[in-house]
Amino acid sequence: MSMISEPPLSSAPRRPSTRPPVKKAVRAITYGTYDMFHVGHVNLFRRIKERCDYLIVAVSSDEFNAVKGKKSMISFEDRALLVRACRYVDEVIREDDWAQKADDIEKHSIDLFVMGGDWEGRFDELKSLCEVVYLPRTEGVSSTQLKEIAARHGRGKQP
Ligand code: C2G
Repeated sequence: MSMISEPPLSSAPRRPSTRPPVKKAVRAITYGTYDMFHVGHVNLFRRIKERCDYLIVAVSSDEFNAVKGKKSMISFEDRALLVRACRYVDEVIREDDWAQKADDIEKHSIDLFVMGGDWEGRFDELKSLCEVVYLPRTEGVSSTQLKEIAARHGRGKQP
């Protein structure tokens, strides 16, 4: 078997690489019920995607919503489908309890945790794990408001 000879180590100074430094992909995560999926949710995802390369959205299960004292009109499966169909969203995971966030951040190598302004300061403890940002809500639209309109509409009254 012929021995492969190593080329001699060159003493010439190495030319600095011309390749642009590889930018690490920024991974973000956010949490919510996303019932009656609306423009407020889409605006939030769009603004998060302006700050990251990969967006994971944790959608609250129907069981967890009961813990939150919420009853959503749309099932978990359909809410997860709607969120995943949004072009700003890369991945959907399930939210089953309040305490899973720190594990999710580790497990999914998250750099950026984002929530709407109505949660301002509520998840600051996560700042030891990643960047935490609260973005202003979209005014004038909410799942609760849409449910009320739907209910009124259902009762045949004009919206
Ligand atoms: N949101 C918004 N603008 C609106 C309505 C909602 O930016 N007009 C944002 C909220 O601030 C939140 C997200 O959309 O960050 C999802 O809102 P909800 O579906 O109401 O979520 P919530 O039930 O508050 O669940 O562990 C956290 C919980 O899962 C949050």
